[in-house]
Amino acid sequence: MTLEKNLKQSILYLKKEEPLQPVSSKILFTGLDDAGKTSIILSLQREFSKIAILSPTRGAQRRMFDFLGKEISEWDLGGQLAYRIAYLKNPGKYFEGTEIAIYVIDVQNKPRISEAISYFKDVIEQFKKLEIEPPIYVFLHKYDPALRRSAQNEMEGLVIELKDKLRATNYKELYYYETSVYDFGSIITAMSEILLSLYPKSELIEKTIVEFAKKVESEGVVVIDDNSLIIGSYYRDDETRHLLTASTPYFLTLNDSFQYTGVEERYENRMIVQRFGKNFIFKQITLKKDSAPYYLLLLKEDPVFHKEDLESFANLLKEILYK
Ligand SMILES: Nc1nc2c(ncn2[C@@H]2O[C@H](COP(=O)(O)OP(=O)(O)OP(=O)(O)O)[C@@H](O)[C@H]2O)c(=O)[nH]1
Ligand SMILES: [Mg+2]
Repeated sequence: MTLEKNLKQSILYLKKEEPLQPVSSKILFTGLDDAGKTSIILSLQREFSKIAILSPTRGAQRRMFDFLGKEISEWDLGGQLAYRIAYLKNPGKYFEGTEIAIYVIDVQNKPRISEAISYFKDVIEQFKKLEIEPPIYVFLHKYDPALRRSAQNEMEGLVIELKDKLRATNYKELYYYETSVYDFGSIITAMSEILLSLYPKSELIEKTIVEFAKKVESEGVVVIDDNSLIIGSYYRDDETRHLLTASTPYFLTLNDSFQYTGVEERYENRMIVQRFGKNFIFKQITLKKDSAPYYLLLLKEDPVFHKEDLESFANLLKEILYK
């Protein structure tokens, strides 16, 4: 059986097996004020200029977005003390229905670490009251690249201490990510992994991408959605992973900046950047009319691949996502 047929069969199988899903999945961002929650959300939307002039979030801000056809309801709980008190008084309104919690801690603000831990305990207390146990992803945030270089030992010590304290709460599903808005790759990787955990077809997408990468002899392939989230990827090694995840937001931003030029779309568009003797090839792929596009970033020694390979890959993706 050809590979394409094989994949198609798995797609059909998955469709039959797919359980009914709730209408939307609630993702809750919480943590102290100034931890960086809103900045993380904005960086995924490539609203970099807004991050510099952010003011504290007032109460709970909700946004709906689509991830692989699934509706995500994202809650950003402003962390100032008065709001925190209000949330704890009315857990049903704010914490109910949380499918995934992201708890953001500013690792640069040492004096407030114990306050951050104490509020973490308050949050899990609310989950307990509501009899839910969503996985909690702790973002050890503001873990900036510069800090990693200048204060590595001190930071590692702090992280170990922090994890020990959080582990002592005995909360079942706790995971950690080190993130920084100055390392977009760190945020994109974390958020993509988290959201993909909600998605039953993610393995199939991954397989399709790996096969495509092999076929076009690429060292790495990333497929990104319009929210900068990686829906699947293949990396030959860690270095390739780093090169691709670190550069995706810039390709997306550059691509955004061409959207409004008014230049008629009649060319086969792709961007190619040459660096380290390799080619970064960026291409927008529209799988369905009138819905948000996806983007492909490839790392290859030579800048060519056959149009047919890309088309059959896009068709498989279409099939997985929409049929
Ligand atoms: N150094 C550094 N600063 C960051 C990072 N992320 C956010 N900041 C800054 O941290 C400050 C607070 O960011 P916000 O995103 O407003 O924090 P928040 O958690 O939403 O705060 P509340 O809305 O009050 O709960 C801003 O000045 C950001 O520019 C980061 O990764 N590194
Ligand atoms: Mg905020």
